[in-house]
Amino acid sequence: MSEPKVYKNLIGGEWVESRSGQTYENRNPADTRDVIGIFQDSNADDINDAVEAAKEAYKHWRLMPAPKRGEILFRAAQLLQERKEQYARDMTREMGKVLRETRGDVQEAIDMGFFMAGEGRRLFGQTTPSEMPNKFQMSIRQPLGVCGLITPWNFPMAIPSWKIFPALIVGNTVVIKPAEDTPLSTYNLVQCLMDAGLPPGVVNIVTGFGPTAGQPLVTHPDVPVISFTGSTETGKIITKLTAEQMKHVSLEMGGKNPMIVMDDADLDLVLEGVLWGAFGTTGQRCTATSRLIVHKAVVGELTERLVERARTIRIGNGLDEQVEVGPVINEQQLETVTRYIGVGRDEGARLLLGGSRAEDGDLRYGYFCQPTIFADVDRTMTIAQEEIFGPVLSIIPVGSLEEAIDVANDVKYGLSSSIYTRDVNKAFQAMRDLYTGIVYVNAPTIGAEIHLPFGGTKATGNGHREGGLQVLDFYSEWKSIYVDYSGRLQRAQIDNAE
Ligand code: UN1
Repeated sequence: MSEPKVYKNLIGGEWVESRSGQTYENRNPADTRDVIGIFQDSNADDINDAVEAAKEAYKHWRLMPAPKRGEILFRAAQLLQERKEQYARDMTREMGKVLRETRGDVQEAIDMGFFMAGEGRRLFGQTTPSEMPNKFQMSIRQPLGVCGLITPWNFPMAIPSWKIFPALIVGNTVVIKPAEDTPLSTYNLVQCLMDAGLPPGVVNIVTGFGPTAGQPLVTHPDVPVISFTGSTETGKIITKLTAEQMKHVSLEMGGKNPMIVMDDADLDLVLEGVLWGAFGTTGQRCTATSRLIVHKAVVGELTERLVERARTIRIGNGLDEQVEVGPVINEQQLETVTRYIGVGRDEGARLLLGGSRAEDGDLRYGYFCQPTIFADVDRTMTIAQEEIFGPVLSIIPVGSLEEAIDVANDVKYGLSSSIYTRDVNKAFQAMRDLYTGIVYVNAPTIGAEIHLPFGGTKATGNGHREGGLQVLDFYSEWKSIYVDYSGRLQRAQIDNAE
């Protein structure tokens, strides 16, 4: 095997080594003999340099007309399209999910690029009549400055694109610290922006770990905006770290997403949906279906069919087109998932399928976990309450729609939910009463499109949304402008009320 490539930080348009002098290896979770590359183990000095470069670049970037910024984003999205297959392969190697899904991940970045490129010619504000004569008023969006972005490994290109593209179109500059497990996909995304003509310093990449590289970014006084996707635990730390400086913080965190199946549902459709929702991406989506809340009248039949089908799922290296489910991301995650499976057993849930690591043949070189299904899960059990982030599904029987919705809402998270029913009245009741940021009808809990708001309620988020036009509200501030052309002092609320 050839020597692995060394990737450097991108600061002010230059590729530079970390001032720490340290690097780390990025390995393939499906086969740890495969080294993807050597990446910089960066520290606060690197963050300082990157923020300095981003501040400098901001002076010019914020003044470039937004349609011009949009043209660069548009070209970047076109380059992503051209390079989609290569980038999907890189992503499967570094992250593990199967090619069909990594192609989807790159596609999500392409979609976001085109969407935000178009916003370069909109970024609409309002004009509205004044209560005074000869006075004009409007509101415009203004950028905030340097945005610090911290992104997860499960959507290693899509999620950086959800943050970078809207930040840029409004006129901000960026320092991104990608997840240590998946930096290459961020490099690939940013490479397209650079090849599309992005000026140096507008986007800077600093790789490394949370405490040493993430934290100095979060607390840097010249970074007024922090966007983070990851665990609720880390989100809370970021909230505390940024409170004193009152930064703008967007947090996108955990989920414990329920799929409700009513007794009138099309069970063939449910079966396909739950397999995709629970075991797609090896269950490692914030939106993954982790609770199957099923009406008692159909729970027996559905469970039997589900176990029978899930038993045949092919796990392995995602580069093999026949494989349906790849590995989990790393050893620690494998330990977390198996620990939860143990807790499920101890608390009395009935293990119907899976339950342990898969290590036949070459699988032993990777972090594979068997698709796992628990039946007779009680709503209060740990596996029904906590986010596992792995291929583990809990089946919870219920007696009515009201009970199903009550169980669905009875967790600390509120990202995504779904209901399968052929009864339009039940569907509308669920759409109204499921307290999540996203609701699906007759589809699983995964598969959000980029032009609708993405985010969740309760411990999933802190009120912001990514995607949609709503994301622009996070990366900009409104400025209301009043222009008085009457040539005299006009006092609002006073002169016109007399
Ligand atoms: C995530 O799970 O972190 O809606 C993001 C979906 C994808 C994005 C998921 N488009 O499932």
